[in-house]
Amino acid sequence: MSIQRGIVVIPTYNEAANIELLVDRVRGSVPSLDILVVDDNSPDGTGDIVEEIMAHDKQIQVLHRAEKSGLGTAYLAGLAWVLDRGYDVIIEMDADGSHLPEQLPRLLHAVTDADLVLGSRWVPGGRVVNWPTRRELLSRGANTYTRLALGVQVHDATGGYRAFRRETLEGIDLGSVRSQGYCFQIDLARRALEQGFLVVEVPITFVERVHGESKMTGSIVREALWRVSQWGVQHHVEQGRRVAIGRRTRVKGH
Ligand SMILES: Nc1nc2c(ncn2[C@@H]2O[C@H](COP(=O)(O)OP(=O)(O)O)[C@@H](O)[C@H]2O)c(=O)[nH]1
Ligand SMILES: [Mg+2]
Repeated sequence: MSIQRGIVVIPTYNEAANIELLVDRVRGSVPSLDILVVDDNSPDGTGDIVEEIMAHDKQIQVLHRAEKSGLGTAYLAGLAWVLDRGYDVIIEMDADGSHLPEQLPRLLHAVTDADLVLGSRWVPGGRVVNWPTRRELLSRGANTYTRLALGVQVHDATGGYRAFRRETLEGIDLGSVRSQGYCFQIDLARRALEQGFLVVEVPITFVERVHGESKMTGSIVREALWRVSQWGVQHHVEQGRRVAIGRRTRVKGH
């Protein structure tokens, strides 16, 4: 499958020191890609900077939201916007330079034969640079817990550097997504797997931000833990039901 129209969706909150360089690097790496920034009325003026860039680059757009309302809901708003406008490949990327625009061709290449491509830090060839040990432990722990609780085989379900085919986003019922924070990423990966979409991981190099601050908080971690646990219980109940039905069918067949 070839790519006709691709767009990078970038959520921002207080990324004034990063956004201009990042947009330049994306445009330099794959000039055909459009960019949508979803800004939550950043007090540092990130949204205004994007408006200035838009004045001389028609491939950049911005969606302004009234206030900081979480990564998950920012993406839901951004994805609805891009699906409405007919894009056929949609890429998620952080604004802080942690996801290298120079690796976009790798994701785009992989998504020609997959429904969802996850940029992965935790497969051979994947790397993290300058990440504090506690963040690495949190990410590895969250991914191990996700694999065990949900029975999924992916190694980096929490990452935010991904490429979706339009059909994948249309097939996972975005309207029923309730994840507000970073567990949004796990939510979308598990939905894609549940629907039988082909999910492929490609190694990426994740570089810790140099400017600005992380928006990760304790409540974001708690939401993720709570939701993954709930999805895990659902998953095991459904699996149990399937086994029970299988048994009944076998008994009947005797
Ligand atoms: N629009 C929006 N963007 C957010 C929000 N929280 C985080 N982001 C953006 O999501 C991306 C990842 O956030 P970051 O703080 O770098 O997370 P970390 O890499 O896990 O420490 C960055 O581009 C942030 O600006 C939010 O509530 N709203
Ligand atoms: Mg970051």
